[in-house]
Amino acid sequence: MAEAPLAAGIIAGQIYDRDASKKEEGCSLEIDSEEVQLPPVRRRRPVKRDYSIKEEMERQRIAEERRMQAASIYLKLQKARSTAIRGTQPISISKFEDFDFLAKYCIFSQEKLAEYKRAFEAVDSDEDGYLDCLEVLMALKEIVPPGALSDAEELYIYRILEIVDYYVTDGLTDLRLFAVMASLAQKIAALDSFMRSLIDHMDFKTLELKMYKAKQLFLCNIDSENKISVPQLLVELKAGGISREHEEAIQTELHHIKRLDILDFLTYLPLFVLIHKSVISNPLDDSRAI
Ligand SMILES: [Ca+2]
Repeated sequence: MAEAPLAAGIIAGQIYDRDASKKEEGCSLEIDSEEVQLPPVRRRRPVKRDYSIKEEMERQRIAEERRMQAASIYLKLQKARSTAIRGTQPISISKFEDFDFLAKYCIFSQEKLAEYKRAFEAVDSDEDGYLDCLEVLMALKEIVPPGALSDAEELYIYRILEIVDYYVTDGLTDLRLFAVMASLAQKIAALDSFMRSLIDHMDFKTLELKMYKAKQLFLCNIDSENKISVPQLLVELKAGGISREHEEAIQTELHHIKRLDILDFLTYLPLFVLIHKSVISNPLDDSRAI
């Protein structure tokens, strides 16, 4: 699976920034310890202190901003959760293996898993291998830089997983479930503006109605490696009566992906839902366009 270049760029950028800030920290510590040993160099001290205080204040400001953003998303999720109709009791601990659909179809490379593990462990302060909902939201901010996703796009990540009955608000989340969300976050951050506008305006009521069909569309078309090729997807969608314009739109959007795994499929689901909606609403119109 070709990794999206934009996500890679963002991540690379983030690593760069982190390294740079580490270097600065290291640098200021060295100078401080020198100052302890050599007290006469007094006139430089206030300058250095101001600098590190400013840095520390900036770090605290960013951390506080992230906490506020996470709390705001958390409230929105809880609101959506309280209005959702569910037959089962809330789950206290969510383990990847308990979600057959994800466990069977989500496969991560060792590199990606190591990257997600670092973000996970940075937030798992009690080191029990689980994160609560707010911690998940905070850890995700280690994966994609602040501002890389709109609130609607971030909410999409959590809400799309309701397709497999996983609710991030319900309790504790393990590393592999976090990896699912982290991977979706990176894929969405790498989408073009058209796909992102679809996600930003996704109506979850419509999506809920299509969840079953979406699951079937995936399951009925996967190959032996549990992926769907773009030509196979087009065959299936054409059988449903999509127009030439829609076919071209899909080819354009998916030109960099040869085969979609489950996470690609969930990332592009709003496109398939849009096309399906359009086919239903204009069944006789040959000139329909996205
Ligand atoms: Ca924990």
